[in-house]
Amino acid sequence: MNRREFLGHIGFGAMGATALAAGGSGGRALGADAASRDAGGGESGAGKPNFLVILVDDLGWGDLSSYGAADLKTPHIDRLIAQGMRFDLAYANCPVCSPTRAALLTGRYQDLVGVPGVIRHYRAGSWGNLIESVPLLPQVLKPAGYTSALVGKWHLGLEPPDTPMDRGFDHFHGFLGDMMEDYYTHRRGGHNYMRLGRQEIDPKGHATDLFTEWACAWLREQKPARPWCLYLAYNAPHVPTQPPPEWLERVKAREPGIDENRARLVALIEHMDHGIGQVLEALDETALAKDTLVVFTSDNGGETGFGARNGPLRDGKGTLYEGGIRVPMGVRWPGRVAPGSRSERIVLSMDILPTLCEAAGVAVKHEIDGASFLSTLLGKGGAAPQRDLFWGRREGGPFKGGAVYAIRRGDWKLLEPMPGKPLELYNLADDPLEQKDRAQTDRATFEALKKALDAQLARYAKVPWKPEGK
Ligand SMILES: [Ca+2]
Repeated sequence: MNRREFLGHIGFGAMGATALAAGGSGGRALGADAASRDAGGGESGAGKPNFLVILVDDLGWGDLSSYGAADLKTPHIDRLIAQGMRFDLAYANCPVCSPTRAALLTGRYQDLVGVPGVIRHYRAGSWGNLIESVPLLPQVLKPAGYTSALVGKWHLGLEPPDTPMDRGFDHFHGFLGDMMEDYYTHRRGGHNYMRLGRQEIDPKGHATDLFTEWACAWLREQKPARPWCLYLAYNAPHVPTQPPPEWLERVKAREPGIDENRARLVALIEHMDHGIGQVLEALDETALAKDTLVVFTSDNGGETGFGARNGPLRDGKGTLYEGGIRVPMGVRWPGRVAPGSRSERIVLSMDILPTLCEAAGVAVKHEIDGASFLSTLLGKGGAAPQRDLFWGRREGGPFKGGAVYAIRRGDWKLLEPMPGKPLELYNLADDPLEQKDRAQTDRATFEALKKALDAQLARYAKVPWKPEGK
């Protein structure tokens, strides 16, 4: 499959492909009036836009109706994406949870903030420790008058000073851990990590319904006079694939012959989509929607062993092949981002923080790695930054505490499939599905990328990540 066939597969029509070939970074431009308004001049009382960042857990690149899934229905997420700009080359910073969340909330490569791998509730299985001095999104927005909330999954530490309330969130209603072993009891390894602020709570209900309800309640409390940022992080559709029974029955009745694993996952995704629809409805009710920039994306690719699909992309969650790191993403901002627009600009989770800050007119004064893509959103075009991009993951088990890394420069991607295994080189323009390893045939490119990757790893090596004590 070459690039043109690939674009055809993912639904780029002839016009889209031509526009991309001509310009690359931007979607269709808005009218001159809208595009020329200053960024940050929103219409809320405080003159700043509100932000709703919806991060879902392990949703594969192919697991939305709008991304080609034929056996599931995600009308609310599809509509949200269609109301703004869709990004076809959006990537999570990491193929697993904690590092991507660290990158999203800090605007930095996860290894540079102490989170190269998943944080777990026991030290031997923990591969990260978020550096205390690094400012998080709510801390960066606070001087501009923002109030911030996290509803849902945190996964960046279980004890102070690593909990949401220590890191700038004014409101936290969700859970601290990496996952739940049951969507109804919410426990992990016998622990209850559900919190309201700092207080342990033990609510009843399916986690997706709880997070939906809590997000809606918080939105209804917000007033136009104060800008806000809601980070809504569902744990769906992460395993266990445990949808409410009636949602599973509905999927089985509609999709005769569907595999049991797939049916469970489809139902879990559809139930989450329904929740997102309710949140967007609550936003509309508050009359704040027009002043609100909404981001939708996933923290890593889908887990194929549990029925997830990543379109035609190679492999899935946990790997550095495209299926592990490419994610669906859309951004809606009424009156600013053209509905139905689409971009092939490469964006990573870490680019969201600088984008929101620029939209809010907030200067980021400390060092970050992410780059704002606001100009692309506003249809102002301009070239995307020429930059090497890096991904990585540290882990135990078969990784034995080692890490794998990848670098992308232009269309070339060099990756280490497992610690200690030979590096593989792919040209994603000719070979988007990573079928033809060119490590032996394109030695000059291989060496250049290897050198750049080694330099980045030398930066990472200076940053501690091991949790202390215990
Ligand atoms: Ca995840």
